[in-house]
Amino acid sequence: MTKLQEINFDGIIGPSHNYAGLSLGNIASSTNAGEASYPREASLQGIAKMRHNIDLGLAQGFFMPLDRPNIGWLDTLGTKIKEAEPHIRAAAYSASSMWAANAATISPAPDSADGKCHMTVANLQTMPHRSHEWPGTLAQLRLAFGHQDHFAVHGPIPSPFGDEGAANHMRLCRSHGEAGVEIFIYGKTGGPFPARQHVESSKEVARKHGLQDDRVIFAQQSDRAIAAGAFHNDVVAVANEQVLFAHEEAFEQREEFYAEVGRKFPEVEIITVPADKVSLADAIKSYLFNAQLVTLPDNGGMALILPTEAKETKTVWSYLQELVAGNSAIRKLCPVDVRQSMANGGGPACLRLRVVADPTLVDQRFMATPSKLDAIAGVVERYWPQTIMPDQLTDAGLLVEIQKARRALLETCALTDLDN
Ligand code: SUG
Repeated sequence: MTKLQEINFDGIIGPSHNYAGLSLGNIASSTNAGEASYPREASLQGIAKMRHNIDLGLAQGFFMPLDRPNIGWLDTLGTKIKEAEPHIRAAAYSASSMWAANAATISPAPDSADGKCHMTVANLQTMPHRSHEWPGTLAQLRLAFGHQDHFAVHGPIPSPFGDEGAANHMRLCRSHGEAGVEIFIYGKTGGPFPARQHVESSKEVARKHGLQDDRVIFAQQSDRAIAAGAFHNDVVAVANEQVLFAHEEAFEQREEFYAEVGRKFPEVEIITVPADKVSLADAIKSYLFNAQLVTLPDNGGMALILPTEAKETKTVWSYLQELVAGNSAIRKLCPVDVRQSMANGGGPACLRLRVVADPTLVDQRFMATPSKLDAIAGVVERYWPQTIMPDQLTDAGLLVEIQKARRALLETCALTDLDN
């Protein structure tokens, strides 16, 4: 008998973390382009978030940073790190795999026809710097979830359909281990910014995962939200068990969508944040919805693991105070400092991939414990660069330092086979 549980796998923030302004439509990425980054501090912030969640009693795992700069990818483009055009060089260096919510889409075992947990690695094809993540991510998923009686790991959706993984996917269920209704949110092209999730991809993922039609919903993200900087659905909505927590302007046809949710999952508790209390701009600036909405053990209700920016945004914090004082399922607010990631548009929820599975079936090297996190933090403190300016990416010394740092981490976690 397997014991299903939600496990959050965080992407460890890699040693090449920098601000290159690579993501059109992601306001933080554009605003901070060219700033100095602090990879060591960034990574320690991510580790502190994992520690915090373990302390709450939640199951925690992690993924290794990918090998950057991606020399093989530059090779396929017929160039080398020194000669590459600056934006291509920056794309090769990007530490963007830290945002594990974009690693894959996950359908837990109770939802699928064959009773396996299905995962499809995201192709991330819209943004050049993210388009070369999937082979490294796929290798990691195949290793972590290699138990083929329980997991089915699928390759990427083929071009030209964009797929950005779990950031555009929500699941409603009575409890994580029971069958749920899966919601796929897609965008339509035509606005000022790219719509990264295409409906064709969402449908293909649902088919490959063996989901039943009456337990799947496809809904369009509002054009307005994308134009305001919500480049993924998880910037304006989040779900956990029976709760859907969303901004009033998150979805294109809100009433129709809510009606379908109510039909397919009558137990749903929808919490809509009205635009006259929290504007779309404040929601996006504060990353209110990029919180991890989690169920606390021992009937502790639900908690929102929020970025500290949510506390600093007046409208957002007063809304949240009201929310937890009321009688919704959300009882606790936990601000965490992930500012280095936030400055590239990645909040607490972006940094993690939720997998409902029996933790004992996962390759234990990917499961976090306090002492393992201490060891990882030790490697980060010793090897991660303290700071990187984007114009330093031509520096051969930095390249060697970054490669050495990642290698030290793989060795500490006994995961050197990832590079074989
Ligand atoms: O894809 N930022 C990421 C942020 C991803 C956030 N993930 C979720 N919402 N789930 C992106 O836009 C910026 C990189 C740079 O500009 O250097 C970046 O890739």
